[in-house]
Amino acid sequence: MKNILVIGSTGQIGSELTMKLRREIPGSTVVAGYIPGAEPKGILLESGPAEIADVRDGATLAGIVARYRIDTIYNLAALLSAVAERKPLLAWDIQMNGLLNILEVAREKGCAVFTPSSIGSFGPETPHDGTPQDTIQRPRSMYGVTKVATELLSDYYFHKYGVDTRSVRFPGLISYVTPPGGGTTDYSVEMYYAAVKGEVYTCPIGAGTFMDMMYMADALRAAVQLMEADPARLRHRNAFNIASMSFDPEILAAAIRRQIPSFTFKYDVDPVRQAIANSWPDRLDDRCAREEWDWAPQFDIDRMTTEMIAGLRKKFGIQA
Ligand code: AKB
Repeated sequence: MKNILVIGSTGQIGSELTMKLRREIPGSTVVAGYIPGAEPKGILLESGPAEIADVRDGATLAGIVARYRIDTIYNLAALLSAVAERKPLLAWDIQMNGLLNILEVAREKGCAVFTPSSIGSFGPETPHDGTPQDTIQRPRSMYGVTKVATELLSDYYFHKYGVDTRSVRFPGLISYVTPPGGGTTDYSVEMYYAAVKGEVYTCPIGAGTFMDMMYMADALRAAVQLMEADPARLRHRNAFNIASMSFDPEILAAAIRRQIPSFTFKYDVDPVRQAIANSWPDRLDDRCAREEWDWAPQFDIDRMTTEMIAGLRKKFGIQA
């Protein structure tokens, strides 16, 4: 992994992954791919090359891959679950037609490809507690449908053409750097923002709704560690369950109150997001990732909460 294209480099995951790769992979060129309207700024723009890379434009992708001799593509272009329900055709176009363009370029130019899957790839019939690596995947959301299809198509390109595709099923990702947009798990990030700003938070997900969540530092490490893993050890590829914590809004609020005792919140449940959340697992079993590429999370809810609060206070210039 030396010459890397990150597609979706200005998004929630991409903005931090691009910088991590630039910092941590010596001698690498990491191209920040973006779409017009989501241009990289600041350190992301100044620290390396940036190119317009719309997944729906295969010819442009092929040009970038050839020009920079790209060997690894992180494909982070996606509409998240709630917004994909509002725009299902656009979600399909980006997530599926876009993926096909990337896999075709990868097949022709010999690139490895990471395209994240999600806890959203599971559905109501999936066992919800200790969700196994290999189990029923019959999601009811468009986001979930595209994520299952992403897993299958990525495996297809590996088995048929030998394209080195690898992936994880990300939980809800929590970070203070770039906010997520339009996900079902976003309430967790929003709760931290409200707590640090001294606001009362209105939670769209009901009490008792458990979902897997993960601090961004663990998620980024997982992606890079999997792409660097010894292929001989991988019995699975697309995509590995990974997990670090599972909570409902009450548990998260209690963790925040341990550090900001004045924090308060109320509920105004959004039926669309609640229905999606109800269909997702409560807690994944990630033993295959642990066995096949030594996955191990480093952040629990309290360590994450300490970092989130410190990071947001710094971002907004708020004193403790
Ligand atoms: C979402 O909520 O849509 C995402 C996800 C879990 O994939 N954060």
